[in-house]
Amino acid sequence: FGRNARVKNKFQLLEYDFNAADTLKVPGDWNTQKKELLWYEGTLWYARQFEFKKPLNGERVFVKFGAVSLKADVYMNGKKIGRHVGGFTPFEFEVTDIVKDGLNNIVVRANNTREKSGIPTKGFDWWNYGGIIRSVELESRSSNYIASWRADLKKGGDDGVIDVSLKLDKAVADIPVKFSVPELGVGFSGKTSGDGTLAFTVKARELQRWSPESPKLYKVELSAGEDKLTEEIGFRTIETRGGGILLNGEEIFLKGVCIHDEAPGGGRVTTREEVLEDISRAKSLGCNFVRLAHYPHIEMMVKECEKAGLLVWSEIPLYWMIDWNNSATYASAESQLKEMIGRDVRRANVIIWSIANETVPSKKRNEFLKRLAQKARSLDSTRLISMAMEVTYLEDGTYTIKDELNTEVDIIAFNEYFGWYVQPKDIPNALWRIPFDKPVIISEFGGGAVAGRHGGVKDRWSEEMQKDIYEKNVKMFGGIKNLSGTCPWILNDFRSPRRPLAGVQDGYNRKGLFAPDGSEKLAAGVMREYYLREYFKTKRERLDR
Ligand code: GCB
Repeated sequence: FGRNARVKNKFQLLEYDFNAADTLKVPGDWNTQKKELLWYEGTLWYARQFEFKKPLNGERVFVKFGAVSLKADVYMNGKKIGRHVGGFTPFEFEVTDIVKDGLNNIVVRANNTREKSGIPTKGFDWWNYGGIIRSVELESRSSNYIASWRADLKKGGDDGVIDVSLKLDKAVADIPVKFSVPELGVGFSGKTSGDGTLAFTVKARELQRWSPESPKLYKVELSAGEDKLTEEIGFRTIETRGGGILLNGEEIFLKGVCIHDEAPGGGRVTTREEVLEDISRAKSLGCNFVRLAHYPHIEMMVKECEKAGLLVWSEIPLYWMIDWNNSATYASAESQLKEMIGRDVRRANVIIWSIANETVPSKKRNEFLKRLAQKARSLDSTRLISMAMEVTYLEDGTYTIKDELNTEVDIIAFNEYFGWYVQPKDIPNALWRIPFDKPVIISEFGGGAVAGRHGGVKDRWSEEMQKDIYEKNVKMFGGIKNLSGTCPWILNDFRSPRRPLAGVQDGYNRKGLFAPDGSEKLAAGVMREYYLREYFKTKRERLDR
């Protein structure tokens, strides 16, 4: 902290005394740990000493960060080891030749200054938490380790064919590879080719597919040379056909809810307890799907959702105004996309990569997002691509989606705030004409209410008004062709500096179905009833009702 820095005289450099400095918990944002840092935006230096014993068998050592918001410069034992831009995705640096036996030190400069050219940029509706928000780990690995791998159930047919591929860090041929799923009696042995990769298929006859009703995970073992790993993996397929989303070949309706990565009352999520609380709230609504808005959430959230049977929409913070002409901005979008996909590529529950939220179409924006969508598809062709688009009101009195990106996405998703920001005369009977033969998801709708505030349906901020908005929207949904999922905004009230209204917002966006203390608002009951209705299981049943 600045107050511990000593200024010898006005023209001398600041000399920072880490030993006298205040401390912060890692992982954790700084904003909720010290009162004076609640609004802080800028640089903060972290230092930590640690004892280490170097591996004797030639293993390499890496320092891994879950996420540092929004930028990090990392130093070890007096040397700079790297820089990372992007506040929500993991990164790592090799420190084999820098870390030593005995006492070491690591220094991190975290900076959460919002920038016009950043992803996200300057304006967004959530708290700009700064710091080392996720875990930091030292990891030792064999000298040629498995740098990336995946195992996906092949689409089409019901024959349990699993595609497996891996890439070693160094391009070395003839490294022996073994893969097995003991519970399925499936195994494979082979050797890497000259570029250090191997791709093969195995066939699992009795495979139980992962689904929300039965989130089955198998222990998978993989080794390549010295490197051995095991992981719990689920197998499922996800695809679209016409206006429907097919999970394991069967049409599914995504009963979703949007969630921010925020602990109750504020601060980034760091504990399993916080993760499980959100999951249990989502499950209590009858959800089988969550939209993890507006940036990649803590990895534990995705993994626990996988165990709990919740499908996931994951997105990068490409939000509102973006510096579309800036090549560094594009590079940051692409690297965040890569890191997001890289981290969760083996998670069966992740079915949608979303590349943007509410961005206004223009020539430059369209080019930028087309390129990004194509990049996403080239990085992962097994999942669906989407983005939250904007709604257009046509002169003939109908609502539609007009966005050139419709050709690039698998799912047309849009945010509509009927009854809150937008006031159609008759919401339940609003007419929608979306001219694409693709599934449609409502990625946001809703309105604000202060928990415990009661009144009539016209009293803004009352639970009754929020409930009325939900009732009217839910009635309207039946008339939207190809509707394959809904995501109310949002599970919990969350902190946002854009929400200052005293006595009402007090720094919180109040569109939550739950208040920070966990109490449920009336609108939650509307959503639960909508999701739990027996006849609502498939689209066919919905159309027949
Ligand atoms: C939106 C944004 C979301 C906001 C929400 C609101 O359209 O996507 O991030 O928080 O509206 O409450 O205005």
